[in-house]
Amino acid sequence: MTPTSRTETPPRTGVAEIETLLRRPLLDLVFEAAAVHREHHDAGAMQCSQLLSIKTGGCPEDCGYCSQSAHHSAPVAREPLLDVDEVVRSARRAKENGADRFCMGAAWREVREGPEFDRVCEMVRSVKELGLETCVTLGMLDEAQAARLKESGLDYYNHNLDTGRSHYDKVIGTRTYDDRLRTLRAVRDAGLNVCCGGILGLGETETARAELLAELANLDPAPESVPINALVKVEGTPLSAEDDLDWSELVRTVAAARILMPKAVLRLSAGRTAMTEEGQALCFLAGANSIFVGDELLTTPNPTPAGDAALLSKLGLRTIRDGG
Ligand code: SAM
Ligand code: DTB
Ligand code: SF4
Repeated sequence: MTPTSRTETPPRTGVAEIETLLRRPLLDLVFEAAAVHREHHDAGAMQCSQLLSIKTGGCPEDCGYCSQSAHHSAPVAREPLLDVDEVVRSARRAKENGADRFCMGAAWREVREGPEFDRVCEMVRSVKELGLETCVTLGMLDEAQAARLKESGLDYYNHNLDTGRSHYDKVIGTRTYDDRLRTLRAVRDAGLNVCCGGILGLGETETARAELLAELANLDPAPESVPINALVKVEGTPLSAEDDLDWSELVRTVAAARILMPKAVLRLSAGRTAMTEEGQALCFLAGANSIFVGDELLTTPNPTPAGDAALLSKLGLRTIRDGG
């Protein structure tokens, strides 16, 4: 190979190509994804994050799936930004519960400079001091704000693209796809790890799902962490009457994501309470290697710690904290 034939930019994967991938016979797709997974990761290890809603409800955005939007009537009580002490107590419990990363979520449209942002930086610093990895999701931000979070000890910033571009405005009207991409660029430029994924079951077509995977895989560099959420239907939200997502659709998407982003940690995120153990096991085989642990996500339930411990034990999976 001549030096000039080398390229630094990875080849872009097209939407049509990804649709073909998603349509492959399910077991062939899982088999290939499992091989890719085992080439790049320890397939016996599970990364475990615990979530805490540090500011709940009353969000000015209108995301059609979300219990915390002020535009909807979900039964979620508004809570102001928590105190640092309360967050630290919760992070300590998460660590005792086996989590290796603590993720703090705020129902904000965007970060604004001021005492509340100062407090979030303090939360990050204090959680990091406990020896946990740190992640926050605070809505849109700019590079200076991302840099301040980095200085405070932040490891990951979560900001999801949620769905494909063609489906986006059917789900969210108060911000654009390009707003999301701008924040992701600021996060990347500040040297933070990017946690970015989406939600399945929003009434999206298979093409929109392929578009989402193409956007994620073509981010340069690809995200380090990719959450695949299944919609948690919350009464009072516009998407609460969507059809149930078939388990096989979730498995296909996880498998395709693993093939397209071999090095990323793939997170089987919201929606596990509606899944069987067998369905989850197939997702793990297809390359999902991260879960949320703890009784609650942000405002909705998660499988119990005892149930998760039993599942991991049945499958012979170790958590990172157990030396995975
Ligand atoms: N407000 C910030 C934002 O939207 O970026 C951070 C918090 S928001 C709750 C974080 C992510 O949670 C959303 O981007 C979405 O992907 C996911 N999410 C929210 N509600 C969900 C639901 N009902 N089911 C599945 N995922 C959900
Ligand atoms: C992500 O992708 N999933 C998490 C986290 N990032 C912040 C949020 C899931 C929320 C599920 C609905 C709820 O509990 O309100
Ligand atoms: Fe607000 Fe985030 Fe919920 Fe959208 S997903 S309504 S931005 S909390």
